[in-house]
Amino acid sequence: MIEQTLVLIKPDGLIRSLTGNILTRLSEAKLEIVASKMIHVSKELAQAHYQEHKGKPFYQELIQYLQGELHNRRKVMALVYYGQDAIAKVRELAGSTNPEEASPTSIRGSYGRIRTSGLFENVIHASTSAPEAEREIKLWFSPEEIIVDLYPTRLMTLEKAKVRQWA
Ligand code: FUP
Repeated sequence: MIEQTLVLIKPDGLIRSLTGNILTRLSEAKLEIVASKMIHVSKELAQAHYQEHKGKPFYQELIQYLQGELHNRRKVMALVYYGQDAIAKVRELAGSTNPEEASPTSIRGSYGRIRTSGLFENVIHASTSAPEAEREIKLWFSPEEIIVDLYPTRLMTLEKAKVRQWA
């Protein structure tokens, strides 16, 4: 099935200069990158992304982690991969959530670690299912930022909207 999936290179991946290695690993899936950007992660975005974990013991630290507060690197690289069985292929290359249980050849198995607090510092995020991918892609990207039509859109006329342009 042709699918799309969200990948985030988390702040630990960025600060440890793993971006190139991670993208090279992901290129093994022979998928197409149809969107990519660097983004400062607000608390609201981090909380929305990890809403299913609200209330869990590691939740607060997880939000700080995605915001870059644990690594003093307040940004994330977000990408959308598109193609045949994209969700499973990227999850396979990413490896298990727990870096110690992840295959040693996977991205998380190679580069992930467990903090002394117990939080899994696992370098990347990858969507787990088609509904999750849709929710996450819509959270991180607007339709104009993606070069293929993934989901239905609507055209709206915004009055008095302020947009920043090159001076
Ligand atoms: P995944 O889909 O593989 O990212 O895994 P989850 O959605 O279950 O977890 C999201 C993030 O929470 C992980 F990337 C790391 C963190 N986590 C922990 O630190 N400890 C846990 O026991 C579970 C998740």
